[in-house]
Amino acid sequence: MYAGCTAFDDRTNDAAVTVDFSTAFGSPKCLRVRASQTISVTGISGFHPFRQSCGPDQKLTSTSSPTTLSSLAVGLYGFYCPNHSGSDGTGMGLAVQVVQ
Ligand SMILES: [Cu+2]
Repeated sequence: MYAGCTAFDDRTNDAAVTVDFSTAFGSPKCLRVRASQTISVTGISGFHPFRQSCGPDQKLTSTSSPTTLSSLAVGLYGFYCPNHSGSDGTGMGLAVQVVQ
């Protein structure tokens, strides 16, 4: 489990998956996507830095905004804002469940 997520927002049929990280206190916080999809993360700033906590592989190549997460592996990725969350994502966190 990451960020307290026990259920996930199903985005597996979305043509484009965009997350405004500055709203990650609320929703969406728990996402389900397919490995073939790309996630664009906006809202990253000095106030809300974007860090990876866990996942099948290291996905963050940039901390600018927007950041694109692509070539995802099946599994669970966890991201968080170090200013507003511990690395477990229970504060300002984002869990991404990747399915085939
Ligand atoms: Cu923050």
